[in-house]
Amino acid sequence: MTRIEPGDGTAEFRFPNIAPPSSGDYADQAFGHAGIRVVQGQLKKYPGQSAPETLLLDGMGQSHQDAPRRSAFFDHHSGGSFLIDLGQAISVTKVNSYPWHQNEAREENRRRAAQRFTLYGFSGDQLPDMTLSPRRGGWTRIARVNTDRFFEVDEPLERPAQQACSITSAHGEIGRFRYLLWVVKGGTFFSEFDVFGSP
Ligand SMILES: [Ca+2]
Repeated sequence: MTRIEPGDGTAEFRFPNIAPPSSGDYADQAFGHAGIRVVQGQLKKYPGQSAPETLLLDGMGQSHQDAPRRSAFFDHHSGGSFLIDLGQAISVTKVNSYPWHQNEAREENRRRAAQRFTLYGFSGDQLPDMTLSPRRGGWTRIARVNTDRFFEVDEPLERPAQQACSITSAHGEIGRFRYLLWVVKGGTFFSEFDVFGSP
């Protein structure tokens, strides 16, 4: 089940039901269980500005609405993929993601708040051949997310600038996975990925 909600547009990241970015999830850097890296595409790096992908596990959202230094984002045209290694196969119960973007001068420019990604999981210890498509590599497709479609965004101002996506299962466990793969389209300003579960 995928729940998508708009936030209150503050650094508190308040949503109707979904919790704010967490430092208590299994993948958070606070515990040292998990690592994250880019396995396809490249994160955008303006001169003097970049946010490494490790920021996605630091337990915090962005401090303000247009914060590229506090966001991990791919080039809008190329997209890319994030890989989380949980260190061992665990029972994954919830996967949350949090983008925030609204240009300071142009209120309608919030295109980097939209989330378009497919999430995959893999339970084995040996990572599949990453040159293969996820399907051929044996990945399990968990969810497909397109928040613009969900919010029925026809005009830019209809897109919530701050969003949360929360993926869960009606059965409690999404599955047992060691690796999670986000195949991202577009240049979303992601601030945090939270992965909840237990060994
Ligand atoms: Ca976290």
